[in-house]
Amino acid sequence: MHYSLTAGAQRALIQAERIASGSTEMEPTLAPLLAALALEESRAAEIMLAHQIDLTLILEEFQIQLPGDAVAFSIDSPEQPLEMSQALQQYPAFREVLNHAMQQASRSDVPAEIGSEHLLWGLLATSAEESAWLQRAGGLSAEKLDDSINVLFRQTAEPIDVDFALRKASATAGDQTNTLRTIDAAANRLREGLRVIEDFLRFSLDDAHLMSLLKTTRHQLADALRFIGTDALISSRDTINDVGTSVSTTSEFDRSSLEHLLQANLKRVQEAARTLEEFSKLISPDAAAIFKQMRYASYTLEKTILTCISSQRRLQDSRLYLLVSENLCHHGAGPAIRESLAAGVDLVQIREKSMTDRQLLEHGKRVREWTRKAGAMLIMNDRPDLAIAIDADGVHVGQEELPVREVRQIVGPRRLIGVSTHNMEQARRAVLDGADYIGVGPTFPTLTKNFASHEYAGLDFVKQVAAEITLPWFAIGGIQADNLQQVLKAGATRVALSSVICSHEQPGQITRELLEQFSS
Ligand code: 3NM
Repeated sequence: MHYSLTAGAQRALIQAERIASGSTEMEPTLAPLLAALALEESRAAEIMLAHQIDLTLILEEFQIQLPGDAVAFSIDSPEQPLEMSQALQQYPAFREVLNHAMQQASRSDVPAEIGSEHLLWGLLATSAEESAWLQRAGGLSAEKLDDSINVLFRQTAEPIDVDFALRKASATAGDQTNTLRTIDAAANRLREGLRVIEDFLRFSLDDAHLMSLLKTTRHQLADALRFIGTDALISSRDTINDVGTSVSTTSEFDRSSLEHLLQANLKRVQEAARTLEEFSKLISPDAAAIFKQMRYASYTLEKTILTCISSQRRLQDSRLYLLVSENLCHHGAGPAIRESLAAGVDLVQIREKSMTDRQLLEHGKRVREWTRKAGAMLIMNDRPDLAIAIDADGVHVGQEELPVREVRQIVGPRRLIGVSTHNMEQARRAVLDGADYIGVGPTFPTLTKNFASHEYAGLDFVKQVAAEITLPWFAIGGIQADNLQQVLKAGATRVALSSVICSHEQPGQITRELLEQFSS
């Protein structure tokens, strides 16, 4: 993958070279880079400031003299993105920092951009002296920095590169007041939109995980408005003369369903965030950067909530999900599948690890026919290409297989994507990645799939997911007729199982016995 540096990161490197060259006695350390990161209006500076570390403190601690005055020292944004390979050649003194920065950036799903915050991370990873000082002076450790870098949704937060040039435009007092009024009105719209979404999440979806994300968004709004100045916003408020308050369009009253209402409010939040982002560029690039993140976060939230609703609908009545492997079946996969379908299995997964592609294709087509006749869904394990070839309803992937985003590109929006998860972090991640359902396990020891003994997530994991996540999920792993009650008591409403049905002499009979337990 090609990496390039954001304008902010490039400016920091240029500044760092200038600072280092201006000070002849200085040992070749990384302190000039630290000072340069604080000097620039960058994400790194913002993070350091949040830890009470500013430029003056750095200059004092590391005995750095800035050459020239601060104004002469400011530089314009470079016009071209700087490729990582060029940066490594151009700034050999920061080679190690750059390499660490690249590693950190590669952990994000936002492709290929290295920002000032990644440089700061690289600096922390490279230099023991500066890193120990950052920890002492402001409690800024690698872990804390990690958290700040991934403030909200790692996969959608765009690299922040606000157009700083706009800040230089001189504004009249009238312009300033109008800008503040616009920001104030948009902030209120955003707040109101968030409130409606929050109420929906609380009362309709009852999803603790998504609620916590929304809370983060509300805190971000407060942070951003602090950069603008809350007092200034209130004093610019002029509701009586605001023509917007008396204009209402018919669409505002056209809320045919809860979902429509939700979507309208998500759009409202996105539009308000865009207005906030644009207008705050005139007042505070820091605020603009946060609004931009909020806008992207709200796209993720929208996708996640809507996926959750549609998935709940599609999997509404599903209780039993059967994973079939030929080699587990007593009388072969065919009878196990047909008999259990007749007894009421809702989903069948083809999970074959040793068939050739040709065999899988033929087998898949047969299972497709049986499941279709029974009105059940068919899921293909691991293989999005074969899922399409046999027209399966979806595909299931584990933690080591293709990520949801790539699978989605192959199978399109309609087919279900399931993800195996073994802890809360993976479960939350899968929800945000856009999975349609998740597997939650292993609930009990199982011989069907290899797990180390410490990997048994157990009933506690089932309980945690039940408390937090409303995307449909299936408890899985070692579930049998004699422990199913424990799983249901832990909060599961759907289970996935393999050997208990496949290896049974009478797959239909055991399926009926298991299903009966759901209603007892
Ligand atoms: N995945 P049985 S447990 C395929 O925890 C699989 O993700 C698991 O088979 C997970 O019902 C498992 O025979 C095995 O234990 C399920």
